[in-house]
Amino acid sequence: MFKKSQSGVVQFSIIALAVVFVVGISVLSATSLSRKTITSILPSPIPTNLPCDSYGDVNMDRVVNSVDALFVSQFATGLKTLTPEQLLRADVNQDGKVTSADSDMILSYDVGTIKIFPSCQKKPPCGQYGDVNGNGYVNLRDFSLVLDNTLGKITLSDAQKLLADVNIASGKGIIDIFDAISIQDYVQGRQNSLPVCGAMNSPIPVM
Ligand SMILES: [Ca+2]
Ligand SMILES: [Ca+2]
Ligand SMILES: [Ca+2]
Repeated sequence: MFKKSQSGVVQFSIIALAVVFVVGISVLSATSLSRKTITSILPSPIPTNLPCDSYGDVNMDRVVNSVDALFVSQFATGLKTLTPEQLLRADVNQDGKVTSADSDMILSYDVGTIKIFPSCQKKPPCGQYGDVNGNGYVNLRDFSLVLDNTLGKITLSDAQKLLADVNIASGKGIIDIFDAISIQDYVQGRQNSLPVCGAMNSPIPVM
């Protein structure tokens, strides 16, 4: 009796285990199926690692990764040409040159060793002066805008001119090469502020 009963319990347990196993497999495959279905319905992932001014995204596909680093290292070794916009994006360390140092930094950003580029770290030293494109940072993108305005390639808006007028030695309201140089000096650390900040009593209001 005892033996029979024990064998009955054992048999029941095996059946129960088998049922749990089969149900488990069905749930798992249902889950993976629904996951597959959801993945195929959703659009391709939206890139989220674009820093300010698209720095580092040299191939301009809206994501910063090893392909960008490759573009930069190929440029640095003379294997590739880059457009002015790409060169601007490539100089992530803001030394005014595009070299393997930028390529290394882009790779570090891609793998997460660094979270931010030097190009996206400097805030305006007073008011919003120097942040000509109004993204909250002063970098060589802003310098480039002032330079291009000085060279007649672009025309800054009145609001941008107000933010670009950082060196008033040539006269207030005049945007010239000295403004561009002052922004460059601030970005590259040769000056720790902009001339206008020492010449004013209160920062200009936020626009
Ligand atoms: Ca890219
Ligand atoms: Ca550089
Ligand atoms: Ca800016």
